[in-house]
Amino acid sequence: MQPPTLFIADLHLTPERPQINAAFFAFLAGPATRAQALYILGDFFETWVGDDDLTDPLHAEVASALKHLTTNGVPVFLMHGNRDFLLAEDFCKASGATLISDPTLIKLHGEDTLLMHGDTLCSEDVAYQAFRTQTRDPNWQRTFLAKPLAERHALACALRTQSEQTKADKTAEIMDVHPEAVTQALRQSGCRRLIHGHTHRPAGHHLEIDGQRAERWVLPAWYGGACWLACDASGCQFTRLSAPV
Ligand code: LP5
Ligand code: MN
Repeated sequence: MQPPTLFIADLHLTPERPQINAAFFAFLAGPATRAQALYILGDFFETWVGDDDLTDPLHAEVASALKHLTTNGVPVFLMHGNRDFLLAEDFCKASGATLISDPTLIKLHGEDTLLMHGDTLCSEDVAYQAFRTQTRDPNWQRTFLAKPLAERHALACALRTQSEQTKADKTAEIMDVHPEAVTQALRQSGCRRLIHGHTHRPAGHHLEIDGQRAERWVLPAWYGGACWLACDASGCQFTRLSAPV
């Protein structure tokens, strides 16, 4: 049997949460070394304001730890999240990771599987979707990236505050995936397994779509400790580092 393929998301790495960073480095030095591949499905960093942010010591350390893994033969695939959609080529060079689009369809140990960050599935969150459209526009990104690094940090920080304030007025349902968006994504891709993050509501959901069984795996955030989804030919299961972090 081939080694498992591992999936993580929503680590929100920042110098302000050293325990999560330590858990990530332990994961990279342990379970990840025995993986077929590692997929990082977005919101890897708390915020990413441009690849010149590799001057941050934590960011450089993360890139170099990933480089060690990729150099030792474990491919790493990276998808943008809503916090780090500005990760780009320089980060990929420094880490050896390969950026993948959202959504991406892969053959996972023989089974077609759709990978997403998950934010696009929250279709009822109209304010967020408008914000997403604006900030994914290449012209908007060029203008933003032309600002000095310190100014971009300040804007990101202001935006985080605004985001927390607006979330306080949104219902839990609005901030979850919409079932119709899930059905549509699976129908369009023609596959029956979806793996995503973003909502921080870890679970393995069993669904029925057009008379066929389907699965939706939701990855956890790492605030409660290191946790990843390990998939092989026999299926997927959540796994944690043995020591709580
Ligand atoms: O991140 P999370 O899970 O807490 O909340 C998300 C949605 N919020 C966001 C915003 C991010 O948290 C902040 C990202 C900062 C890093 C980006 C760096 C580069 C861009 C810098 C831009 C100036 O994604 C939240 C969802 C929630 O998920 C659940 O799905 O609800 O959505 C929002 O809160 C968005 C608001 O509803 C709309 C915000 C409009 C802001 C318009 C002002 C834009 C310019 C502001 C400059 C200060
Ligand atoms: Mn997210």
